[in-house]
Amino acid sequence: MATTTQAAPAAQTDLTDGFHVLVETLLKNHFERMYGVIGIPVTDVARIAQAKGIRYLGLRHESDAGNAAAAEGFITGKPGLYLTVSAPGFLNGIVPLKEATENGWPVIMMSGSSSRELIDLGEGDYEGMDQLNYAKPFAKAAYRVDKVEDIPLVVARAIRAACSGRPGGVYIDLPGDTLGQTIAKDAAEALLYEVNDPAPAQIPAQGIIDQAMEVLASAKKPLIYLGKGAAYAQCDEAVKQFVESTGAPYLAMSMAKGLLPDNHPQNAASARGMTMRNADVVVLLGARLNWMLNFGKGKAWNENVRFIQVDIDPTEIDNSRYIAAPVVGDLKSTVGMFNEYLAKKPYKADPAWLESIQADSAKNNARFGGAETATTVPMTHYNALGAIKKVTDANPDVYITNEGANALDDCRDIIDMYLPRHRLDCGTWGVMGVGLPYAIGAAATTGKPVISIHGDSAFGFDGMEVETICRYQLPITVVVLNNGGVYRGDFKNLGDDGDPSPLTLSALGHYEKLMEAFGGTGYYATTPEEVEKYVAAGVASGKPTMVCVELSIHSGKESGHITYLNPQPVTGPLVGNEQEDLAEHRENGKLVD
Ligand code: ADP
Ligand code: TZD
Repeated sequence: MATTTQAAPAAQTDLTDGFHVLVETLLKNHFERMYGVIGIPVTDVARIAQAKGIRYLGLRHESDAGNAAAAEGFITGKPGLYLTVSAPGFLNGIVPLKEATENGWPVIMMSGSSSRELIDLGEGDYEGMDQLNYAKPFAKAAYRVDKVEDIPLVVARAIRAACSGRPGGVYIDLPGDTLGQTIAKDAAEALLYEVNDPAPAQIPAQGIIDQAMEVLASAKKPLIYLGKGAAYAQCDEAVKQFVESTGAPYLAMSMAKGLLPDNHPQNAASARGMTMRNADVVVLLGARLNWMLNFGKGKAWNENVRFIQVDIDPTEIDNSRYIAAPVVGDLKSTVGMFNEYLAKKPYKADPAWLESIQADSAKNNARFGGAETATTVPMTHYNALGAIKKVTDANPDVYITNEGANALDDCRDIIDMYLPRHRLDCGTWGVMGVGLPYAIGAAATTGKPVISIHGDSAFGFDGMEVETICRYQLPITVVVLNNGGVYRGDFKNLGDDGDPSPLTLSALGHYEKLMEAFGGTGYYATTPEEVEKYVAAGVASGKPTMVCVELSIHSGKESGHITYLNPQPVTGPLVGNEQEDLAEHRENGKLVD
């Protein structure tokens, strides 16, 4: 009998795959959370991430997952991370990617996608789409990774692109076959690395610092404008020192509120118009001269105003007007250099300028303050928010997320903030659908209580996330200010088909029942006392809570504070009868009972 010699079995190589390499890369770079909606081909990215200690938060819509991640990016200065499935999930995730880029917040979107050869030949794959190319115009940067070996590199590139310079949204295309590729475990481990200095300091030249401080020294009526870039830069003490050493009044954009506490004596918020119209030198710290600041020109500003602009992005300078002192650099370095300069050559604003602003503020507060403390019902935005203010004043470390039109503007004006990066709202784009996801991102990132304040229309964009809040038992108190419509609830149908007007929603709807449906606590408030009591109870409980607040259907202005941007037809305002009384309000409400 012939004998055969059998070869000894080759030593088994320990293999890993793209899923694991991706998760190990994320861990190496200290990602603690991932938000998302799972499905083919990324379900196992989420499962493996969770198994390895990255907290996975599953939301109900990709847009919400992206916004939750963006909130984390703004609060921490590190990119938030979210995961979507191919084509439809990808497209849902693109809106928050663009929003984050508009806001200048770092976020990384990872989306599963089809095999490249199927897409490139248009073979009609399941949820097949040329995602990389669709993502490009909406992202600060976009990459596809085709080889498992390149996964650590693509994550590194994404981190750098997301948080260096002006932060923004970065897209990573993850074809299913890359995730499924295998590689020897030890070879994969050797590829992992942590990104070194992803957001490098950008130090301006001393010459432009001197020039800027010379312009400031010539100011008779200086103003410091703090934008969300200054909040994002996390140089709170340096900003405070700069503002206080100059004695200049300051104004804070909505998401810079709390950088200095809103009750600071130099805060000119209550005399904003007068301060802007008179200031002769304005120092912009991380605030763009876009629509929110009337592009730095026109009647809102002194016609001889000169701007000192600090921004990390050189293309922001002279964006809408001439800038006398363009200081391109990161805020932390720049404000530090301003402070060093002023330590040697101090500048102090004429106290009479601040005193005139304080006098104007006192006059305005006396005029409007009453509306916030009024006990009248049905409530307006003012007294409902005045009641919430009592709770936020007693809990200064609470995070506020906020969306709507009047619900946004009035909340920003009425509710004082005491800590930096604690207010997140509709942002540069004025977009609805961010309130609950930002609340989820803030609560998951910090563990701190959040009050999420919505108009009833705004709530409709992200309301299903109430289930997410209950599922993860997040310390969020949701407030819906229900005036029965977009802007207000008394608009009429101008035709005769009997339908509600295009702006009408359900007055007297019981939104709080949504929270009860998933095990949270719901309250319905009809008086300011009830609003205060229920919101306070929600915050104290640290549990999912919702307060539905019944407002008058007449409360609110069309388009809120930006009515002026809304072209009006020649027929004039199309609002209903101002004289409608509570009885009719309740009558309307019966329609939704
Ligand atoms: P706001 O809406 O509060 O006015 P913007 O979003 O318009 O603020 O402006 C923020 C600006 O801050 C952006 O132009 C951005 O480039 C800039 N910025 C962001 N981070 C930094 C930083 N670390 N240093 C300097 N500028 C920054
Ligand atoms: N869709 C998206 C995504 N963003 C938007 N900004 C809008 C639509 C238009 N829009 C606004 O600009 S505010 C607003 C919409 C629909 C809602 C305002 O009504 P509200 O708040 O009930 O949320 P108030 O307090 O009644 O004004």
